Amino acid sequence: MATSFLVDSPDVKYTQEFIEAKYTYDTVQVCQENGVTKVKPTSTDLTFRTGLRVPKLGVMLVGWGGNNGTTVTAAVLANRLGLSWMTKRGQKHANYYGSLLQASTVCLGTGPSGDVYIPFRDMLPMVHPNDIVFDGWDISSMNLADAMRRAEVLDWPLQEQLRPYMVGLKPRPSIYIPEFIAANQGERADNVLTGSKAEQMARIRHDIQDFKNSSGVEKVIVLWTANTECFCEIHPGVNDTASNLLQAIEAGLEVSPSTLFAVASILEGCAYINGSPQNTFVPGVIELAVQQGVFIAGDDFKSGQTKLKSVLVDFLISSGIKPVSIVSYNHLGNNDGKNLSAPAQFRSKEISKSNVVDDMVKSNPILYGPGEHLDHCVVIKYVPYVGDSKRALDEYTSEIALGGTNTIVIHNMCEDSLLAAPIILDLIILAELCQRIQVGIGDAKPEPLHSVLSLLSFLCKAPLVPKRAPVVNALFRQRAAIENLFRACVGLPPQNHMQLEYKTQ
Ligand code: NAI
Ligand code: DG6
Repeated sequence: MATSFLVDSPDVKYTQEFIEAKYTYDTVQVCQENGVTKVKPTSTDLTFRTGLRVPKLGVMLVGWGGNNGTTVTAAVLANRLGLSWMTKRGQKHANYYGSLLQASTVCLGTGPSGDVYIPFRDMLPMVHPNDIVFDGWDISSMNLADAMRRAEVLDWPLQEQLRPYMVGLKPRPSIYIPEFIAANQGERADNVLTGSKAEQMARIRHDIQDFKNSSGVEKVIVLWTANTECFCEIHPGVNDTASNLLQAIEAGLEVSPSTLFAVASILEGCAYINGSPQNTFVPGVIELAVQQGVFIAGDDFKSGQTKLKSVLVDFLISSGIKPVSIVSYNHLGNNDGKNLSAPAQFRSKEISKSNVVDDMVKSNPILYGPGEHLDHCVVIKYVPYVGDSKRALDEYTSEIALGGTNTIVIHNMCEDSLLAAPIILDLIILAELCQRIQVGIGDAKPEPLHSVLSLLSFLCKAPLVPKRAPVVNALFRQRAAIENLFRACVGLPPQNHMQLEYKTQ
């Protein structure tokens, strides 16, 4: 059986190729008429069709030799090989903790002995991370075994077991334009392409084709986990439309490496995910993705401090408490921290980390007047000694009843790349699954989802959404969006948590 459960409903049909579900999408429209707020419940009949065949998936990482790139590759190998290793705290076993899909559950419904939970990954047929084949690029030529050692993330006995499997993995040469990342990265750039921008982009397209042909994977997804770049300006005539961007690349005008990767990937029909904060997705890229019907998603993995912030501020504001100041310090000593010690790259991260509370503030006009913002300060310092074990110190100050003040202080210590690796896997697996989901209004032919995959917001600090779509940062709203869309795909109503069966006589 292709699915882990069967839905017993006249609205749900299973074939060899897909599950088709008739679904009623209930929303509420609000408008103002002659000073009166009118609220209209609206129902739309939809058909969801989800392909059941899970492809052999290849993933190409830009920045494969970095801390995240080596850690995610090692994590998949360690799980695939079922590795265990000794530490001073006893034996550890490979797992996928930190992955929404692999290590969290959803409530399917209620059974004779209460709620029935299943792994999130069993809601629909999905790629298993153990089956993903990796390849990628890096401006550093180091093989993945040595790069894993350079990263100083994994316990040594685990590295020793993984080394034979990683030493033969070598990143492909990449596009390096020094101005986009910190000058302190120059010393590791010994694996770089030459030629015009158009030639380098053609080489990336050729690499994608080569990987597909040589590895036998059926589908490729490209994910940027390379250094944070500076923001680039949006120039009319250069990167504002798809055709201007393609011409700008031909003419050798200013286009960032990450944008060149995004364009190459889109032209190869491969979904492209941006794990860093910079504005890779200039308007020209977004238009190109829509024209080509290719998925893009980003920006910036939401792993630690920001993830907690998107829960904590939601909790405060939705409880009627008014956060007025958030001060977030970070210090870390990995190569990401070194790159972020340069002002322009720090600025990209500062923007991404700072906008995360805006939607929650806007949602509560009782606490915040028009245009009112809270003080939000983000500091990042490079302290080499702490390596990948990032320290995040946060102070949240809120106004409470009758002039009172509530101050919450958080000190979080965590290996950054061990948080990011499972998020990378979730992003990839969700993006692949979304390529198999189609939706139609009524009996109209189901169509693919919008090219800008806002469904992946849960995993991103600065979610990219389609034009005019609201940005949602609150973590559990983001999670509910994924869960409820999956439920819709199998003809189940959204999880509403009303539990009326226990609340009525
Ligand atoms: P890292 O510095 O260890 O790895 C980045 C890799 O990219 C390096 O090996 C570098 O040589 C390579 N690189 C730089 N420019 C390149 C290019 N043009 N083409 C190919 N390779 C290139 O950094 P880490 O820790 O792996 O993080 C990667 C990115 O993910 C950073 O932008 C970071 O800000 C972002 N990120 C990391 C999170 C985490 O929790 N680890 C969370 C959110 C975002
Ligand atoms: C310092 O904050 C370095 C950054 O790269 C972060 O570690 C990374 O973006 C994770 O950020 P957060 O806010 O999700 O913990």
